[in-house]
Amino acid sequence: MGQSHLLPILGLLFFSLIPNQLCKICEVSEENYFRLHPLLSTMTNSKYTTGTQSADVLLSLRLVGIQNQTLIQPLSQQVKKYVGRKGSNLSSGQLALITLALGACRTADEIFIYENHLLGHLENKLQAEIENMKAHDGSPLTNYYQLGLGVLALCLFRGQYSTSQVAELFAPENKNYYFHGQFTVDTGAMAVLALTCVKRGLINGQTKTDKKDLRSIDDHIQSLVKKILSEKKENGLIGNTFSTGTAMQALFVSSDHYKESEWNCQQTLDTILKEISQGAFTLPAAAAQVLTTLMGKTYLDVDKDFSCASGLGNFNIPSHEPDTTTPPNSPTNISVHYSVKISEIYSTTITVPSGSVFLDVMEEARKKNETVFGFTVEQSSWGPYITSVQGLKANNNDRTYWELLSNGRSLSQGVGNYVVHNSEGLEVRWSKY
Ligand code: B12
Ligand SMILES: *[C@@H]1O[C@H](CO)[C@@H](O)[C@H](O)[C@H]1NC(C)=O
Ligand SMILES: *[C@@H]1O[C@H](CO)[C@@H](O)[C@H](O)[C@H]1NC(C)=O
Ligand SMILES: *[C@@H]1O[C@H](CO)[C@@H](O)[C@H](O)[C@H]1NC(C)=O
Ligand SMILES: *[C@@H]1O[C@H](CO)[C@@H](O)[C@H](O)[C@H]1NC(C)=O
Repeated sequence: MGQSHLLPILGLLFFSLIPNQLCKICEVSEENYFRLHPLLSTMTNSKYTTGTQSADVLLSLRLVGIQNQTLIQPLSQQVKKYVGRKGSNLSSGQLALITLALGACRTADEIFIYENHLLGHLENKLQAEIENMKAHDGSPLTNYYQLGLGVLALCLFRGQYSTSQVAELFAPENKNYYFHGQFTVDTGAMAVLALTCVKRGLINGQTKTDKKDLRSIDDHIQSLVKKILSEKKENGLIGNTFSTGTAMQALFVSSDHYKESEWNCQQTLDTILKEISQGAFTLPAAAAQVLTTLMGKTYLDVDKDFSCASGLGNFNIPSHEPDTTTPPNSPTNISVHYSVKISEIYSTTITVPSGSVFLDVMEEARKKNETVFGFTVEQSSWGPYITSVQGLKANNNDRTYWELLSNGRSLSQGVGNYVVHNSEGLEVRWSKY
């Protein structure tokens, strides 16, 4: 290509460079930092049942500028030990998240990434996801949220990936953005973050620029941002309480793709702060994701050292919050209906102490009849995840899973967190997403 051909392209790129690097961010003001106490308390007082949970918390603490080594060091050790223990059994998204957490803020932990060839492993994991999609009607080994995390980590730490493959994978009509035909905000938002990183790499000339890829990536971002904004609720939440943090990050980095009138960031922020005060973020993973956002940070800041120097700094972290959930002396019992639905429905009535969670009900039912109500769980960063009931196992290739419902409505919390109510109709249903 001659100079005369290149010039208009360069001009165009330069022109689009300016708005692209700007972020429209709304964040918690300093006088409101105390409203973040419940989040920090959840994050720092939990026992970290899984390595991914530690990675979630580590990443967040680093991004918001907390450098207290008493907190950081044990988390970093747990994450590294987890890599040693799970080795090649880590999923693509877990490996990506661990890479982001260890690589954030350019600390000595970054060496661990290179010494253990985490980026090479991640490249292979992503290829395995794509191979699985070819063999199983477009279904990845895990899910598109993890593919997004994977591309994001490779992009931020200069691993190898093909931009045209990324452009093809993340087309907004791909079925993996949808569960039960419904656009999933978490997945879309993670894709916007990944695609924005790739786009910036193309524009800044870190990656070889192909005009066609750049245009299609930009179109995908545009269309995904539109879908995310269309999931905005009247109170400002985007999707639900737990997807709003990631959605806000996606909107922070893509402000050239929507008009100011299309999103009232302050309203969303205020609603989230209200939800915090009502105790919505009791899971470390949930608290970590939203804290990053509320401090005006995004996962795209991972490779920027300035990010870690500002923010909460040596903010006084609350040690133990007084326990607000003191159980009453004589717990009253409540009774709920519980059913397992495959094609037939198996029902029973269960009595549990008030304040019990969904998992307690399932355990009581199992005591009654192991054959019908037997189940298995796996620990994950969001708590216990139901993997099988009656021996029937969820399978990503078939997009099958055990869905949790109350009075016919799908729940937005897991079995470990959802507190059941008297005479409620609980159900675990064999479903296809
Ligand atoms: C993909 C996904 C699913 C897939 C998982 C299978 C697959 N193909 O990978 C499907 C569609 C089956 C699913 C199911 C459910 N999900 Co889901 N899911 C996600 C999503 C988008 C990404 C998870 C992920 O891969 N994370 C990254 C990796 C690195 O972390 P990981 O811990 O290793 O990931 C595993 C767990 O997250 C687990 N998982 C997925 N969902 C849930 C939900 C709960 C409660 C638990 C304990 C574990 C779990 O599956 C992942 C892969 O193995 C997240 C969004 C998010 N922000 O994380 C929502 C999310 C975690 N899910 C959520 C919910 C509510 C559910 C359901 C309870 C919905 C329901 N009514 O049935 C069920 C789980 C029921 C059960 N069997 O226990 C909520 C949890 C909120 C909360 N406070 O607990 C989230 C945050 C979405 C949201 N914004 O509401 N989910
Ligand atoms: C660091 O965190 C620990 C544990 O929360 C706390 O006891 C200590 O005072 C903190 N140190 C500083 C310098 O803030
Ligand atoms: C990985 O998982 C397989 C099957 O679950 C198991 O046999 C193997 O020991 C695991 N490898 C590591 C390093 O944990
Ligand atoms: C609640 O149920 C348990 C177990 O069935 C029983 O031991 C207890 O006495 C009950 N408590 C009340 C207040 O009914
Ligand atoms: C469990 O339920 C099945 C199906 O209803 C029934 O055949 C079986 O006898 C029950 N087992 C026990 C221990 O009650």
